[in-house]
Amino acid sequence: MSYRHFIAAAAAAGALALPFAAPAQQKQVWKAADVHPLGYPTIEAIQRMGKKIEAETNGRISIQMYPSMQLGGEKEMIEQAQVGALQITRVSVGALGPVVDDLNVFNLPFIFRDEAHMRKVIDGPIGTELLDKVSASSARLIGLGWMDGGTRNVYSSKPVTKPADLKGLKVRMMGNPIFVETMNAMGGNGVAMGYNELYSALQTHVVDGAENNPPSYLTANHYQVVKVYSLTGHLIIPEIFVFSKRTWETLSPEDQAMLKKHSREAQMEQRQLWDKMVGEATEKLKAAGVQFVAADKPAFYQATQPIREKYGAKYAALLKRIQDTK
Ligand code: GTR
Repeated sequence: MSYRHFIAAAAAAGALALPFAAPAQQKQVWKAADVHPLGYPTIEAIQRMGKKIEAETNGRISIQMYPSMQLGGEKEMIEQAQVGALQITRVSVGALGPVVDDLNVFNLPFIFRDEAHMRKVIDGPIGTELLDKVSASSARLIGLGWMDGGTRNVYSSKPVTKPADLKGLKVRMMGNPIFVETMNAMGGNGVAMGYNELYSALQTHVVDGAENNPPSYLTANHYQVVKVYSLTGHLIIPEIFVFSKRTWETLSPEDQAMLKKHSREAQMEQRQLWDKMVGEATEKLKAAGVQFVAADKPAFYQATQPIREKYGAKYAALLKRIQDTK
C-alpha cells in the first residue's frame, strides 16, 4: 500500500488524527441564533459575552449573532445546534422541554411565586443540576446558562380576568403539550404554534390571542393586532442558552471552562437588561393604546391545579425543593 493510500484508508477508518482535523489554535467563529430582534436582552447578553470572549482569546474566538428568526423558529434552531450547524442557541425552556424532559418542571403553570423566586432557583443548585442534565442527556447539547423570560400574560381583543372569559377563545401556546393543556384548563382553547407563525395567525384570526411577556408582545408587533393585555401571570418560564455538543467536544478544556465562566456572567447581566426592557416595553405598549387589565390569578391557579398534578407528580421531590427555595 502506498503512503497516500495508507493515509486515505486510515483517515476513512478514523484512525489518524490528520493535521487539519482540529487545531485548537485555529480561529473560530461561533454562530449564535435567537428568535428576537437585535437589541433584545437575550441577544444583547450573548453579544456582550462574545465581545468578552473575543478579548480574552485575542480574537481567536468570536461570536456571530443571527437574530430575528433568520435561522428559523426555536425548534429549527435547536436542531441546528444538535448537528453542529450552529454553536449557541438561546431558546425558551418551553421549546426545549420536549427535547430534555427534565426541564419541563419549569414549564408548569404557577410553579414560581414570582420572578425573584425563579431567579433564586436558576442561580442556585437546582439551576446547575438542570443544566448538567441537559449536557448529560441524549440531546447533543451542553447547558450553558439561564436567562430571565419574565412573566407571561394573556393577550387578545377582550379582557380576560377570569377563566370564563377565555371560553371559545383560541389562544396560541408554545409547542409543548403542557402549555396547550394549561390553556385548556384555564378555560380557553390552546393551539400549539411556532412563534414565527404567530403574527399572521393573529392577523387572519386563525387564533384570537396568545400569551407572552411585555417585551415579546411589543417586539413581535402582536400588540398592533390585539390590544388587551390581561395580567394572568400563569407562566414564568426561564430562557436557556445551550451549546452544540458536537462543537464542544472539539474545544480544549480551557476553552470549555472559559465559556462556562462567561455564560454565568451573561446569565447575571441579562437580567439587568431585562428589567430595563420590561419597563420600557410596558410604557411603549401603553402609549400605543394597549389596555393592561388585572386578572383573578387565584382563579387561574386553581383551574390549573390538574396540570400541576398530572405533569408534576414525577418531579415531586424537585418541586418541593423549588417551593422551599427562599
Ligand atoms: C418568548 C421567548 C422566546 C419564545 C417566545 C414564544 O418570550 O423569549 O424564546 O419562546 O416567547 O412564545 O414562542
